[in-house]
Amino acid sequence: MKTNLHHITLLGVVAALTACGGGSGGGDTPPPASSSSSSSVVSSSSSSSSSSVESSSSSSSVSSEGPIAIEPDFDLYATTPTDFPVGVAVSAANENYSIFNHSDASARQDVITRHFSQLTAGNIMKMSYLHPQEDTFTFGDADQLVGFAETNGMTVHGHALVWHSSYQVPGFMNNYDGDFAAMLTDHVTNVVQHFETEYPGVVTSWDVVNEAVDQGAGDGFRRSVFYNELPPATDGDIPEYLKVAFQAARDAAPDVDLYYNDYDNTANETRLNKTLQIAEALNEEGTIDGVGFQMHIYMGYPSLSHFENAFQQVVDMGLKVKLTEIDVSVVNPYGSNPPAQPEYDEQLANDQKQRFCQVAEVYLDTVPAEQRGGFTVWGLTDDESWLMNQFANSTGADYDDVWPLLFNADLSAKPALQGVADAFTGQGCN
Ligand code: 9MR
Repeated sequence: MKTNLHHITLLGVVAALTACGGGSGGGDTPPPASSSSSSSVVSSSSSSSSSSVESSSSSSSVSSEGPIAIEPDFDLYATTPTDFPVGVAVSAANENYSIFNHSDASARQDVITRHFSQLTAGNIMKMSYLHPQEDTFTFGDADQLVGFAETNGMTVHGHALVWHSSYQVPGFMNNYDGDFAAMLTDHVTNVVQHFETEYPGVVTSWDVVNEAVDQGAGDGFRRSVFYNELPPATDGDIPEYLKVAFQAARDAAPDVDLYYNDYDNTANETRLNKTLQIAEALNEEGTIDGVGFQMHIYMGYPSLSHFENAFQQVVDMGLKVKLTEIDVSVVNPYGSNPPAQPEYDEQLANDQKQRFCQVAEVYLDTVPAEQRGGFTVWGLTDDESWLMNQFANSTGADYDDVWPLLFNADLSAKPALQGVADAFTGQGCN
């Protein structure tokens, strides 16, 4: 595996290639309260000493002057004060932006292997991709991705063994005619064991269950097929399927870190408390190692104190905290009046740099080294983010871009990358 001490820089310069295709979309991250880019703290527009902000004309996706880019003199994962994973979600197989098939695949791989030490599959390790029929497992695409990680000294965070999202639940699990708990155990066991056997030590953690909370449901737990088949055994308990899935994963891979992962669980107290209830119940059984906070956030919301409070409560349980799906949209379209498309100028790029820095800083300040599960961004380049489709589908707001990630469409690094490195190296956020 990569470590901070043993790293050889693979690339000095990123290639400027034109990315194409639309964002992926779907998903159901909910609306927090309103905020917009203009609410963030105004900061200097100058870049930090170790990077230079410059313009280029290689992209047409941002301002008329081209993307606001830096030339990092660091490899992001190697800047961490302790050796926790720094991850990125990637597309693979024949998906849009696949790191294997896209027109810029080789340059994309170079940026990824340079700056990150861990991969999450954005989609291709979800349930229906790996286990489409009861007696059929399809590991080919995932094997290509996990093998790529292994070859490049990276680890993989498995995502996700159990997720309600309807079209990703294998058809055979709906209206299942048999012992549902045994079937679920079999699913988890087979998937986890496959990677344990084929790629020992590479898949170091799993989201065992994703998004079990629904504050609109009576007891706060989502009415999925899993809930309906294996509900809480007694009033006030967590649904049985969570216990079954975590136990199966623990038995299949005792050394792999097991996470419960959810969204909107920092500022939203109801959702945070449900997340904590799940973590506490599984912790009593000894089958959970940490809580994943997705962190699909905005420039001014949630506040840093919300993050601190949420992370601290998990730390106090003795569990790990992993930021699993970070993106920072520069607009928050939810609310009565979605903001207009802002111009992504140097001021906004610098505000976003500061925001990314502060998120990384509060993570380091709140979570002790031994409880840091990692820091993962949900996608590599702005143009591949799921958010544009999400916003268009759920609010009708049709933005050209919301610039949520660390790299521009042409694979050049954004000031935001510098912001994360500044936090990791203790330089403060400006
Ligand atoms: O980014 C993913 C997008 O490409 C998919 O269409 C979508 C539905 O499968 O899932 C997105 O990823 C989600 C993740 O798996 C769980 N948390 C929310 C993410 C964004 O929706």
